[in-house]
Amino acid sequence: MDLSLSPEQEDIRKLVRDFAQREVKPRAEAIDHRDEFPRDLVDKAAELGLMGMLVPEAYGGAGLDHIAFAIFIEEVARFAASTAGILDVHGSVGTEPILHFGSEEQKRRWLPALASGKTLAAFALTEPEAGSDAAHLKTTAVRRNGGYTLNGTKIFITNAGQAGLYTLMAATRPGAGADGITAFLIAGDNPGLNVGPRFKKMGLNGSAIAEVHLEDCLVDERDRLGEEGQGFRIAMQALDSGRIGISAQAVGLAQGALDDAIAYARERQQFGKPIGEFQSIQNKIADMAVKTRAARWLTWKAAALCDAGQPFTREAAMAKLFATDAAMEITLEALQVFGGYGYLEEYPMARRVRDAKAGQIYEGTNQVQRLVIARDLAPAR
Ligand code: COS
Repeated sequence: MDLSLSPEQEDIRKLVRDFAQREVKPRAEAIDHRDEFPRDLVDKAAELGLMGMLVPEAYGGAGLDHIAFAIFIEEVARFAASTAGILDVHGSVGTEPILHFGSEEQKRRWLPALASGKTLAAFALTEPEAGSDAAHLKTTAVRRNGGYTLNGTKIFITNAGQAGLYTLMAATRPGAGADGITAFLIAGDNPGLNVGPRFKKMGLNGSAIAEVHLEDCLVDERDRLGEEGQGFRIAMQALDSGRIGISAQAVGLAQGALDDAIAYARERQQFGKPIGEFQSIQNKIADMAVKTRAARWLTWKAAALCDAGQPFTREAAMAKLFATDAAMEITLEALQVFGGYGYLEEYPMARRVRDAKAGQIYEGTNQVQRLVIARDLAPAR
């Protein structure tokens, strides 16, 4: 299998690496410390045409593939995982369901605005009582003349309050499990959709994550995405691709931690020589490098299958599981290389550890990824 990048993917890497170095790196610490939503970085990404990477050119996007998207998310996450998360949710689970399941009218209405970055997207599946068991939603969508009335609460919604579009799942047949769920496209200014205060989190500062309340939220028939009862499968398919983005975010966290650890090991002197000349540090760096590369290749493999139109549910789960576990381990190890300095907030090591933890939890916990992998390998009869 050829793991080299195409000339187009190389060009994208150059572009996004430059964007991340020039724009994201200098802002990363302030975004974290002030828990500040990086609207300026979203706008700059939009200027470079990066908000619609996966959207076809006919709808105003760049028409690029999932490997290019993974490279984009990785490069941003090397410096600021929270900004990478915002861009990932927008471009992946926020936008892709319309690409795959939207009517022509829905595509024309939403995709150009999403691709230009004028509208930011969010994905609303999880509820206070329906996390891993995503088929048992309590939010209801009751039919009324010309549309639906939605009531319920969504939780842990990335880009909540910033998004102009929520791709949201609700039960049209409560109690019917996966078959009773329907997807809707809800505008951020719908008066029946209200966003709670941003959660104060352990990490991913800057990323707006909050509850979304639906109170007699009126949604037109034309804003239903796909058919009634198709919503769970739409959400699962979106998450398959979304997990490639989360893997890429984890690869970026790991690569950033590794880069800093190598630079520090070269420069920090103890016992009369750079600490990088001690085998205990060399072992750490070698292990970190191997795991980072393995995580990237798993991510690209899942992305390549997705781009080839082949099944990739298992590969995306494998990539997400491995990459996010690796990022947790690698960010901790890199912090250890920095010793006492790693523990200080003025260095990026502590932030990376705090940010890495989220990857093992969101877009399906790593326990759910194992379940997805095992079921795919040995389906129940
Ligand atoms: N793509 C398309 N369809 C899928 C699918 C996928 N990846 N995964 C499942 N489906 C389909 C199944 O084929 C099944 O349809 P059929 O009955 O027609 O075959 C239907 O959806 C129900 O699937 P399943 O029985 O596997 O559903 P479960 O309730 O057992 O749930 C898990 C499966 C646990 C994998 C799912 O609920 C899940 O991913 N949970 C985590 C949710 C998550 O990631 N949340 C984070 C949200 S972002 S903050």
